[in-house]
Amino acid sequence: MALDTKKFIESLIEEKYTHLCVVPCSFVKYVINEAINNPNIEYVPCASEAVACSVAAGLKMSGSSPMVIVQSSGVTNMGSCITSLLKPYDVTFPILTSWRTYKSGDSEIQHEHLATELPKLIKAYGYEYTILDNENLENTISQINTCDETNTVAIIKKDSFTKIELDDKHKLNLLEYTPRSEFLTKLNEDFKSTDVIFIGTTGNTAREMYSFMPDTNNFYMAGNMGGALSLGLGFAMSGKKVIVCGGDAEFVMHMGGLTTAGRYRDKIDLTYILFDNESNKSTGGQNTYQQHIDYVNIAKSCNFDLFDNGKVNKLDKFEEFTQTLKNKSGLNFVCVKCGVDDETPRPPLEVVKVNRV
Ligand SMILES: Cc1ncc(C[n+]2csc(CCOP(=O)(O)OP(=O)(O)O)c2C)c(N)n1
Repeated sequence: MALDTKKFIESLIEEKYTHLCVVPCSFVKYVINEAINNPNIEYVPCASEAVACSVAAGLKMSGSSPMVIVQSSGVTNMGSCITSLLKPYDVTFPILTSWRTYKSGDSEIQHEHLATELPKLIKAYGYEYTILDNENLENTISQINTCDETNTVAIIKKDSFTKIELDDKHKLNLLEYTPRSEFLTKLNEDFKSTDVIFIGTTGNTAREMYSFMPDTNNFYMAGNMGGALSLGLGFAMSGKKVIVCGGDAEFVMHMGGLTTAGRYRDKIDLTYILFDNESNKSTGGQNTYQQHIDYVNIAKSCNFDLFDNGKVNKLDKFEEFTQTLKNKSGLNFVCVKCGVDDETPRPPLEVVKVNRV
């Protein structure tokens, strides 16, 4: 059994909830679709779970009625907001989190720890938890209302909501852009058998690197969303030549890393390639709603060097960029506007679970 997603959102609106502050998880894909479709509740896409919690706190403190929906991995990002803002100032609103599970041998090792420890983490924050009823909507709403008034986090199980398509007017059309696979294939050709380290970020970039870059030195960072640039900075500070392949949602999650990397520009060999597909491909293709962001100028003002104007969307230009990179060190940035490929398999456990490069 699953809850009727349309009715779920309607009930939230009837209960006067005003905003859904969200970092996507595939478990809540249909809730997000319906929240975007329905004009009577505001979908607030957030750069990180910490941002979602703080925005919701501001909304609640000023008379609105927000909710937060995130993935279990992101509950860690909320720690500071929960323990040093929500608890001491007694600000409550419903926080709903998916609970990602883990099977032994699975390569989604980013979920292994919280697959058993999520309730303890919530308790350590001083909150109770409740497993959200996914059969009886009345109970579900009553649980959410309890979360609105008490320090309680609601945990969402897999397949809790019925399927809802995004209305056509909200669908992204990326057909005019070259798919990411073609850029990754170029990287593979140009850097095969070199000792350059490629870091693939949480999201589909790492998965696609596994399929399209079989001959390069790849580290697939399955979790730690937002941390790829800083991980790369650590590698680069140890003398490695590093290229981080990121996504647009990954780029903004811990954007402060750019300011730290910028400080080391003259001492390192680190490049960030931002593959901008305007979406969270791996959690269901949700629009990141980041069209207002000038990624190139953010990187530039953090001390990154730009290739050409910092933007590439054609393969021949990209090749020019990779050739330049071969003979160039420093701190470099390029934003590649790209389309989407069909789903590719996740890298298997034995290639994900390495801890030395
Ligand atoms: C802290 C945290 N929050 C949320 C997620 C769920 N998550 C995994 S990938 C992803 C989006 C990735 O989008 P993007 O970086 O644009 O790459 P794409 O999948 O589009 O290639 C999200 C939200 C996560 N893994 N970790």
